[in-house]
Amino acid sequence: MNRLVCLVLLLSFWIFPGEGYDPCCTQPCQNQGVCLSKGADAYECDCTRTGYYGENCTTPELLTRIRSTLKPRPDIVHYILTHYKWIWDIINNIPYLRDAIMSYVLTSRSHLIDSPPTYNADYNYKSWEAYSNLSYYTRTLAPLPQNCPTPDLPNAKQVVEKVLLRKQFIPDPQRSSLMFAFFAQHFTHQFFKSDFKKGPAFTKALGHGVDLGHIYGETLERQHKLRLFKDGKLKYQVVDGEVYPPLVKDVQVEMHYPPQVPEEHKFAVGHEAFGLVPGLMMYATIWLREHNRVCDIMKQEHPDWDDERIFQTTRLILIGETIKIVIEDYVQHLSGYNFKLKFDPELLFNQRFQYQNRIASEFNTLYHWHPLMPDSFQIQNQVYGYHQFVFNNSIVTEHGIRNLVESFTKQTSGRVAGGRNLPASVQGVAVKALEHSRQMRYQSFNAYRKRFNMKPYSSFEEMTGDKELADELKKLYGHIDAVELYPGLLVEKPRHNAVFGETIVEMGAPYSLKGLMGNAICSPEYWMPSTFGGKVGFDIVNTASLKKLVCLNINGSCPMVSFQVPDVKFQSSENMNSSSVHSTQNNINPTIVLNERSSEL
Ligand code: ACD
Repeated sequence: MNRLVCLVLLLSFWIFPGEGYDPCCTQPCQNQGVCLSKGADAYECDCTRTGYYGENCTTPELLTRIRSTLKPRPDIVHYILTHYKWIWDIINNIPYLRDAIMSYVLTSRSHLIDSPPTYNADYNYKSWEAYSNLSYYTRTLAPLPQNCPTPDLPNAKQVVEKVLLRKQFIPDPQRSSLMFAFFAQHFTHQFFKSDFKKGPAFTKALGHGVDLGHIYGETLERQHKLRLFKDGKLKYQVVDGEVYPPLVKDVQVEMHYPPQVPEEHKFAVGHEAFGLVPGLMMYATIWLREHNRVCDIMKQEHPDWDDERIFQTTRLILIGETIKIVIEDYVQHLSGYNFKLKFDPELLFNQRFQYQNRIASEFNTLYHWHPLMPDSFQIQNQVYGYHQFVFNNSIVTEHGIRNLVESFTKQTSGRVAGGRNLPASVQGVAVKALEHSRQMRYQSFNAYRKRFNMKPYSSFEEMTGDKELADELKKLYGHIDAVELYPGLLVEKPRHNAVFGETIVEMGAPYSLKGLMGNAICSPEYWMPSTFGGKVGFDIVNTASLKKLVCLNINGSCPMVSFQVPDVKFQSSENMNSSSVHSTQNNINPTIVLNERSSEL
């Protein structure tokens, strides 16, 4: 048995003291070997296709040995991709090379995701139930068996207060804008939609991917209430000559607004929680306008088509636009790569790739990027605190989409990794995230690092790169292998000048690329002009960008629009004069509202 396994076993017994437990509790099988218990004190590791053999799947086969010797570490690959700009400028302009690299990125990342999915929170072994029950999030690492003793974990609230809570706003060195932060929140809530009535392991978003349920509604009934049933369009209202979502009272769909919000500000959109902040309603409005704009184009192209066909084809076009924007604008921005990412489903047509996806619970946990949120929001020359910002759609119509876009583009988000950057207003969401991951019996942060081909951290200082933070974390957890996934992701040392640490990227990229490219529209059966209403629709997908999305849907000239704050002078609103704070009181306590929601939002 090699030294690593001895250490893991020793530690496991230290974390899980006592005897008579399931022998798999100590997680003896390495390198994704599957543990099968045989009575109370014996187990067997199934090393099939792991590339390893031996009692605990620890001895590499020859090919594995060669591969791991040749394979550069993730931090080296990341360094190469984020430096040597002049070389990348050349590569980006050689289609054959760019395609080959992009194809490698897609396959190497998505092969880290089990497809078909395997476990869920209630099944730590393969079962038809876990495979077929779509109401669960899947699990990348099986939950710790119920009959294993759990480590003595620190109080969740204390973890949040000691190592996550913001003392002073830390801007994201990649200069992600609030336009980025609200896009992330808007886009991901189509597939992160926990069904807390059933429990954190369950989801209401049964499409498990990019289906635009947040625009069209998660059920057919909701979709029908939001549709105009004329020319494929969605219902809307006009305020000051501009198109906005319809009112709840007019379409009768359920939205989560507190009672004090006036009826004329209760907008109705696909996702029932998008009245929470104006950034979400801004994107909901833009996509509503885009849908109706594309319907007009489809109607012109196909005057013979009925409402249903225009609606359905437009939805597919918007799904394609979304994936294009997410890969080429959004992931491109957050990757910081000088290599130009490309959305081209054909790159996978000669590869082994499954066109299906199941959202993993760990992906949801990983995407709790609340440190992106600033302390206040500057829109034009007004500053809104959380009190004025939450559930305040009047901000959307008073400033208008153009000004919101420009203001959110100018304001910098907070850095996600590195610890202590979580705004107090959302600390309750963080406590819940931690409690839920315990309820779902997550394996440790280091276990996830191993699962995604990273070396587990051996000390708190190595993990955080910060002595004081490391000491605090050590007081809480005692041993590095006890650190949990969610706090681990948020306290990990950020990469040089980056918003994230290594683990968020190395875990997030596989989930993202598999989820995006595993969409049905990317399959050889769908990916052709006719699916999108012909060349015109296919071109809309293939030329989509954040800028076009915004600029084709507002009157007049194009505002400043970007996921990155364009200039140093716009970087932070934290030093703004408080006398400019907007005076409209909403009488809503954002801390209570945000914390009591017990949701991801
Ligand atoms: C690569 C590409 C660069 C990856 C960089 C960062 C990824 C980190 C976190 C996830 C980021 C974005 C998620 C985007 C889309 C999610 C889509 C899910 C669809 C179900 O190096 O590989």
